[in-house]
Amino acid sequence: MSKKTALITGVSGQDGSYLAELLIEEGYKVIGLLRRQSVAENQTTRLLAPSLESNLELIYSDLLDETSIFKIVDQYKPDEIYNLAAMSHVRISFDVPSFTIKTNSIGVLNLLEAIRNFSPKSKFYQASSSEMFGNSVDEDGSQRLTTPMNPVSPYGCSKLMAYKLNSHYRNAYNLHLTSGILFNHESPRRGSNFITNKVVKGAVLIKKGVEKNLYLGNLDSKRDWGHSYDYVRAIYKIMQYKTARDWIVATGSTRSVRELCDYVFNKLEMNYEEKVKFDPKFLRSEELKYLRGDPSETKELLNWQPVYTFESMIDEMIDHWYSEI
Ligand code: G4F
Repeated sequence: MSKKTALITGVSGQDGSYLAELLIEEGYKVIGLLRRQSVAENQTTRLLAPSLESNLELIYSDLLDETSIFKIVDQYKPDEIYNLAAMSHVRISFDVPSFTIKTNSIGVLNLLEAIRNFSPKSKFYQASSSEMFGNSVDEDGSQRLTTPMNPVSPYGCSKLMAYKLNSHYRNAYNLHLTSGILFNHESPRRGSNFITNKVVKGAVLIKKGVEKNLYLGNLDSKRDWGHSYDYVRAIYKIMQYKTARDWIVATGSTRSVRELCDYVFNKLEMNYEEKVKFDPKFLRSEELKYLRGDPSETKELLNWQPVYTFESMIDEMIDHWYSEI
């Protein structure tokens, strides 16, 4: 039997790299889409697993270049298409709102149109985000598929538009279009301007005497943090599920940025209160204060169980930066 083909947009990112490794383990041929960067070496720093060498084909593209997207989808007619590409930084989306909306909403429209016109049998996964909920929370303190969505950032608005387009195209054209609402997910491969890796890297730099302090914004917001390794396994199961639908991927527990700092600095035998300083430039114009997803249905129907805890994930990130710096 010939190998199944999967197309991953955003393959060079945290989730894209873990997913490429998983799909190759599962016997797929993987096509990865890359955006051109001026420092070519930076494009593939997360794609170093030996298994990727012969099974991953990299192609330059961009979600906003519909000619290239249409051509690639038409040429490969992939069995599965995973859209993980995005302008993914919430605070930066306030600086580049137009680019964020174009990439994260119109870019998804381009993919949906490519599938509808050139490869209607392809299954599709859209990376949706808990940022779409904004500050809506159910009475029991969780967010789920039925929780109202009132985003509080250009990023959240862009993801909500894509989420709605995806379900609209699913119903209107009878396509296999899935979506995972993923809560925050981290790993040593996380960009170091997201809070977990920023705190871990910053604390290790202080421990090693390279820096004196770490500058952060709001310490009181709360997030539901899981591991990208576990979350790409949920994404794969979402794609294999018999029907196309939306899913919540979360751990079900929440912690504040302050608790994150406390855990990391304690591990390194320091007191975060002495080292963490406030810098208003890391605040957002409107803040999403609290996230805690309800993963119960996803765990049951997909038989999905994360292997990492918050502590084992952060410990892995600390070990990574300790050996790196
Ligand atoms: O790590 P963050 O930047 O992640 P955020 O904004 O929650 O977004 C992430 O999760 C979303 C899922 O809900 C994804 F869709 C999105 O792509 C991204 O992966 O910030 C987490 C929290 C925020 O409340 C922020 O205000 O940390 C707070 N924070 C405080 N000081 C900071 C800082 N965040 C960053 N990045 N840098 C700071 O200095």
